[in-house]
Amino acid sequence: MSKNSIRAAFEADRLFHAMAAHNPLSARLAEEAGFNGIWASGFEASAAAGVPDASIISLDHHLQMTRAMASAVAIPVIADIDTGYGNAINVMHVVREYHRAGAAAVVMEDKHFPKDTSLLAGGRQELVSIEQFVGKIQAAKATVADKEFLLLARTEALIAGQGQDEALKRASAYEKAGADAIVVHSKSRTPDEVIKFVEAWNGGVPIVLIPTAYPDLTEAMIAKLKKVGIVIYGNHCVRAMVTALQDVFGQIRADGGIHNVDKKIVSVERIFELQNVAKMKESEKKYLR
Ligand code: SPV
Ligand code: MG
Repeated sequence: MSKNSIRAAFEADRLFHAMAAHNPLSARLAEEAGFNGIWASGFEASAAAGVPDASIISLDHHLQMTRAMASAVAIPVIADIDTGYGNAINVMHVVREYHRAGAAAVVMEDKHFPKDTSLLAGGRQELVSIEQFVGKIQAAKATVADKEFLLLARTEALIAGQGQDEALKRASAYEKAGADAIVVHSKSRTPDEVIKFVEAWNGGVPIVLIPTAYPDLTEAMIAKLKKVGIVIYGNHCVRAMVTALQDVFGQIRADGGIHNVDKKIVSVERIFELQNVAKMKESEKKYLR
């Protein structure tokens, strides 16, 4: 495998930005917009399936989607493996499969399986012990020998309301266990909580932020914090999709036809382009007899 561009960004102290996607079409649009990578979000895949992000979609469902996205784009796909679908033994199977599916990195979080989604008010946020999660990280790292495949360990200590000290303690233990970066998630409506965490972090691996709850934290501000390696835009694909569909579907019903929306949505030709139809036509000329 060629050098993973996430690792190259870490080495160059360059902030890597990843956009959520939940199918190959949305992944292609994120790539086209200039994102460095794709976030194969569990929240997005769950929302696209019309179910809560609470370990309801199967490993196979998310894995197949990740595989399909990885084969549709040239940029790295960071797969959200939630809790790793069980204990350290389950994790070994899971990371092997995501590596084979073409993911460049996986994010594994320190919650119990089945999990509840992080940003839900009053959600169940139960963490496994540090010892258990360290075992899961070690199992993941021992399973995939490819040095370019990254394991990003995510602590939900702030989400669970356990405070900075616990978050920092967990992050240090996860780094020692072999994590290539630490994802710290927060549902605070301001960036203060994660900024405090980043400032206090004296580990050697970069931090990963998911600024959904505190959208005012821009990439320029994140870059100034220095220690952040990746920013993940966690659910802006499915939210943009819902915004657009509500608007267009609502207008069609209000207008009693498609005559007004036709001018404001992309053409069918644009969809042909995203489907790589031109390439297929070239192949037809070459090979169809
Ligand atoms: C996801 O996108 O699936 C995430 C981010 O894990 S969040 O939903 O904010 O927990
Ligand atoms: Mg998730």
